[in-house]
Amino acid sequence: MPIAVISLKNIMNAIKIDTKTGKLENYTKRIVRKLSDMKEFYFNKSVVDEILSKNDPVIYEVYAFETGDSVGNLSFATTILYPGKIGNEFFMTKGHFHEKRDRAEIYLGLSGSGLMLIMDDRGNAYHVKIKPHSVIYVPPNHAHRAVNTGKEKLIFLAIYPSDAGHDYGTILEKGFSKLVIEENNSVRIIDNPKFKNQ
Ligand code: M6P
Ligand code: ZN
Repeated sequence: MPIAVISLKNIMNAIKIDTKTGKLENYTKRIVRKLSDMKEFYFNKSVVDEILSKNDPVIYEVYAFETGDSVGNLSFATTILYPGKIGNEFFMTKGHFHEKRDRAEIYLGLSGSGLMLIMDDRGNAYHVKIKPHSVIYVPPNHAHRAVNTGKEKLIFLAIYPSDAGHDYGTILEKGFSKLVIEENNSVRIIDNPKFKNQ
């Protein structure tokens, strides 16, 4: 029987989010992802190496309130995704399928602007804009990745079943079927020539 990592007492008061900084009060886990933590996820490896030879930028931070992995519980997290590009590819999260594939997720935009790539296990993908007050539904069996296409920090809240789990391995192996790049000062979503469909 899984044991919840927090007691009910900790969630009997509303938990505040600072929508300017994205910081979640009483978080149970904080993740800071730098370029060196996710260098295989970007398309242009030589640009990644060139940047890393000079510095190691923070791409995003996550403040999560996790309630253990018992069935029926929900966890939630804010993500602060910084603005920037690796070559012409916008800063993005690693992206993942859920380990338990049939678990869905909800995102709520809080600040900044960007988009979510949503992809099934055969590589069929679509995107949805993330902006303040918009709610995005990620269906079961779909990988999801957030991309900051704006000039400000992109901040959003995600709510997901506590037992969903993160499968990054499949994304590492196959990639996302779409890349989000800047071309002639506009945002373009193009096919990823390195995507492996098998
Ligand atoms: C959201 C949620 C988290 C996730 C985070 C960063 O806050 O989906 O579960 O960890 O985004 O995304 P990733 O795990 O793909 O790096
Ligand atoms: Zn998820």
